[in-house]
Amino acid sequence: MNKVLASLAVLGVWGMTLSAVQAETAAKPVAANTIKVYSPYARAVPPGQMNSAIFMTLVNPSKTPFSIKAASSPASKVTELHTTLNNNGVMEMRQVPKMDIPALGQTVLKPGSLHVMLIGLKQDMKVGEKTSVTLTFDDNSQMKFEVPIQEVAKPAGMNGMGHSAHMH
Ligand SMILES: [Cu+2]
Repeated sequence: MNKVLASLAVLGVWGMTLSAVQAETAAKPVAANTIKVYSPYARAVPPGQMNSAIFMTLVNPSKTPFSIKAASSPASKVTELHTTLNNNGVMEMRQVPKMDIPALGQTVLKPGSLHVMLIGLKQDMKVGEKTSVTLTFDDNSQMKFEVPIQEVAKPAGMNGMGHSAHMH
């Protein structure tokens, strides 16, 4: 029975946390002024390749959850939000409608996982050069920043990947 009481206590605390978050929505911060971007980089690809990808770490220091709903880049004709899934051992990329950046949390875009997909390259993706990306958040605020182009190893496989390992 103590377990049940303990569970109820946890739920009670959680409920209070939610109320506190809701109370703050009146003064909701602007995503583009709040989210921090660390170590953005784009994958260098040989000339003639059609596609590449951009990776980064997004940190949300606020108590407001945010998400990215779109990305654009002068590097490509089409820019999409993608994730990579393991479908019976085969790595498959899928477009996602948004990427969540949890309150007081972070979201890592990296090879074999979430990425900004550059489809139909319009510029050479050479090591040492730069491109840029504009992220649009769920509150419609936008953030544009430079992205250095780097050599990025392809993920060796899906071994040990698993998004669940990164859940908070
Ligand atoms: Cu992709």
